[in-house]
Amino acid sequence: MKALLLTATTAAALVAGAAIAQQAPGPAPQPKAERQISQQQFEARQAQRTERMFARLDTNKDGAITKAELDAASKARFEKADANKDGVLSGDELKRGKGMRGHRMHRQPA
Ligand SMILES: [Ca+2]
Ligand SMILES: [Ca+2]
Repeated sequence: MKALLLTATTAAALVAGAAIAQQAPGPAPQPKAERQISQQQFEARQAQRTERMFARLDTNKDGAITKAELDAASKARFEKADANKDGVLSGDELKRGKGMRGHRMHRQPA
């Protein structure tokens, strides 16, 4: 199989587009005033998120993401979102995935 080299940003965009649910919900949402962040904080979080995503996708840690690594990650996400394991994502399964993804945006950085 032909290797496909991707930049971290490209890989993050591809996976984010195909992302469904992947993690348990975080803590309860905070009051609005506590959720405000500066542009610098936002950009730092985005950079950290991209680095984590790249590290997770680059399973053999060679510094590049192949099509096979990307396909494996997409397959795992699909299978996790497919709660009833019928090979199809229903509207409810997609909604659960979106809800969980939205919840992640409000978590505090580690
Ligand atoms: Ca790799
Ligand atoms: Ca299903």
